[in-house]
Amino acid sequence: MKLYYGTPSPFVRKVWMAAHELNLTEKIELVEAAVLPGKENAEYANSVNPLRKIPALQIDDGSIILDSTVICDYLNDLHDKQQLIPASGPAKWQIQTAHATANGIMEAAVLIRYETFLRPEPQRWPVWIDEQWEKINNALGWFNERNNSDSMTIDSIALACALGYLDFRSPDFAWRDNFSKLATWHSKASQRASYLATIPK
Ligand SMILES: N[C@@H](CCC(=O)N[C@@H](CS)C(=O)NCC(=O)O)C(=O)O
Repeated sequence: MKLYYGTPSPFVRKVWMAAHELNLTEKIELVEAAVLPGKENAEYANSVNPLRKIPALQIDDGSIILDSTVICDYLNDLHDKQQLIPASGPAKWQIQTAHATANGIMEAAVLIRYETFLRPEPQRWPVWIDEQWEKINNALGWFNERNNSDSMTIDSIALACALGYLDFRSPDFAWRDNFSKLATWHSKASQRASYLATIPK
């Protein structure tokens, strides 16, 4: 399998961390893909992902799997015990809902990055940026009240990567001050070998 990646992406990190937890990294070749708003990459868009986003996974029959949520589902299914996502039952839907919420934090944080780093200053929209921060804060509050599992199911992996991305891109955003239960959870989760092996550079 080939994983199209870029190291700073929290979505890529989630997939790669999942691959570590499932002991699948040796079956996956990493292929760097240059994707950035405003930068053309027609070859990637035509042959891999029409949305021109990473991650994308090419499986052994040549077909492409998108997006990070579906890739994690696919990798989980390769594993006999389906350890990241339960096969059925209420726990599956709770885990996938928390997974989607953590994805939302990543999405808002990535959009803030594009808006502040890539977009020329006169064209920026501060109200919209504040709204993304509000979404992030609301979701962090939601997780802070939740009983987050120490075992690395996909919701925990996604949450760890979302928090790691906030630390990486927005080191001045002191989320630990307001969400102390989450801070305690993250300090433990960030000791996992899969977390340490996937720290963005
Ligand atoms: N829903 C997608 C989101 C992936 C995503 O937004 N990736 C970013 C990098 S972190 C990207 O490829 N951005 C390029 C672009 O938006 O043009 C997923 O879960 O895989």
